[in-house]
Formats: sequence, structure tokens, C-alpha cells
Amino acid sequence: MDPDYLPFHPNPSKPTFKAPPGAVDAHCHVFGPAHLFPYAPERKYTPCDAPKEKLFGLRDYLGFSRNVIVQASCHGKNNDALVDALKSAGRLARGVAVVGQNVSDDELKEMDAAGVRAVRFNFVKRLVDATPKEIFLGIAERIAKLGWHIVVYFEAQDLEDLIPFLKQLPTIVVVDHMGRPDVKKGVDHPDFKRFIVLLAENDNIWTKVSCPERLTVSGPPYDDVIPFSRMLVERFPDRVLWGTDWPHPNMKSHMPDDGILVDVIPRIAVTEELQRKLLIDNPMRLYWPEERSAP
Ligand code: 0GY
Repeated sequence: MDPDYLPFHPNPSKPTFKAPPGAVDAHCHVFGPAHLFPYAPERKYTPCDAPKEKLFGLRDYLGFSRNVIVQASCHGKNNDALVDALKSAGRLARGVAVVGQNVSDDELKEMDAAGVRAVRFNFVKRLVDATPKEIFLGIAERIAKLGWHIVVYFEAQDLEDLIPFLKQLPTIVVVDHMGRPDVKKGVDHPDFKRFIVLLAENDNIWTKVSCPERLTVSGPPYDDVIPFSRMLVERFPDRVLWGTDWPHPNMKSHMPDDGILVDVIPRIAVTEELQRKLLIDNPMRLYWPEERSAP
């Protein structure tokens, strides 16, 4: 683990908010353990191991039912730790993989059988070296045939340049962490308005109202991030997802208490109906379309 890397919270508080039965944590990761699943040589950071057992224990402790596990950059394009976690979780987890243009059809089929339902395209420069857009577009065409979708991670200042590319993608596109707005600028700033317009004009674009801990300036309980998430939940109730982002890689300011993160939910989805859409209906439609009515 890097010397300045903060490990996940050792004993998060029990949330006051009770998630509805069947709730999905739609953004979280597994890291290692390194002796079984070594980190990628090209990684930009070395995290603390965060194995599947810890993730599933946290899921139960926080009162959630399912996870969507996202391949993180520290594992590069080797999705073995992700696939192993998906196989252990059975129908209780689905995955978002990272693949290169050389991935074979058989590898994609194997990942599909394990529960992968999306690929992630990462544009955050501190996390990955840039991938040419034509390569991403080629991958997009292939995974679309499997019925998968695309998760994109970028920072607010890169959105304007990315819009033509995002509009070319042939599947549902889920934007991580609200496109990482600068919360100091407020919800009325042209940067956040650009993001709202993107969603308003493209009904295949969804977003995760996640990561107040990364976006905040004021710190927990994240009052400064609430207006952004709440606006998205109310404007696009059928296209929002929520996730813990456990184990919170690369946090520098503080390590969030996952119980406090769960307690943000009723402040951004203020009715039971909005909570049900955010935590159950939307992630089930995207990741478990075959069992939407099951808890
Ligand atoms: C997140 C955020 C981060 C890291 C990664 O792939 C990753 O390594 O996504 C980050 O550092 O902002 O979603 O976990």
C-alpha cells in the first residue's frame, strides 16, 4: 500500500436510514488480496487490500442486499478479482469490467456468465493513461451485442470535449459521481448546467449520485454536495444510481464513515418513491432485468 494511502474505515457507524429491502450499492470495488490477485504493473496507486468478504460484510451491516462491483484502475484490465467476487456472490452481485481491444469473445462470454454487465471507460488522468477514442468505440460496439452498457469516469473540466464521444456510444451510459462537479461553483454554474443539459437531451445517459466524500469541501455530513445530488434525483428519477464507493481509493482529506454516507440518501431522495427508484428499481432494471420484482 502507498505510504499516503488511507485504508477504509475500520468500524463504520450503523446508519439511521433503513434502506428498503432489496437495496443495491451500485458502486463499490474489491482490491486484491494482493497475494491472490496482484495489482496491475501499470497502476497509478497501490491500495490497501479490500477483499470480497469485507465488502459482503459491509453490505449486510449497512442493510443493503446487492452490490455492483466496479473494476478499479489498480487492477488494470485483469478482472480476476472482480470475477472471483461475482462468482462468490452469485445473483447478489453484478460487475463492471475494464477491457482492452484485444479481449477475446470467449473472455467476454465468460465475464458475462459470471455477472459482468458493463465496461468502464476511465478518462481521469491521475488514474490511467489515455486510451484513443476509436479503441473505446470498437469495444463499445462489441459489448453492445452482449446487452452490456458503458460506465464512464471523467472530471467536470473534461465534459465539454467528451460530449461528442458520449453521444456516439450505442448503449446506456452511466456517468460516475455526477461527472465530478466542483461544488464550490454551485448548481447554477455553467459546468453543472452542461451536465444537466446532457442528461436532459440524451435519455440513454444515467448518473451515479455518489461520492459526496470526494466532492465535498465542507466535509461530513456533506451539506455542500446535497443540492447537486438532489437536483439530479428529482430531475432524472429513473436514471440515477447510488453507491458507497467502498473502499474509497485515493481519499486524502478523510476516510468516510460508510454509515454517514448511507444517511445522505434520505437527504437527496426525499420520498419513499424516489428512494425506491434510486436504490432498487433503477439498478435492478440495469443490472438484473431478469429478476426485477424479486427482493
Ligand atoms: C472510484 C474513484 C477513484 C478511483 C478509481 O478506478 C479507480 O482506481 O475509480 C478515484 O480515485 O477517484 O470510483 O473509486
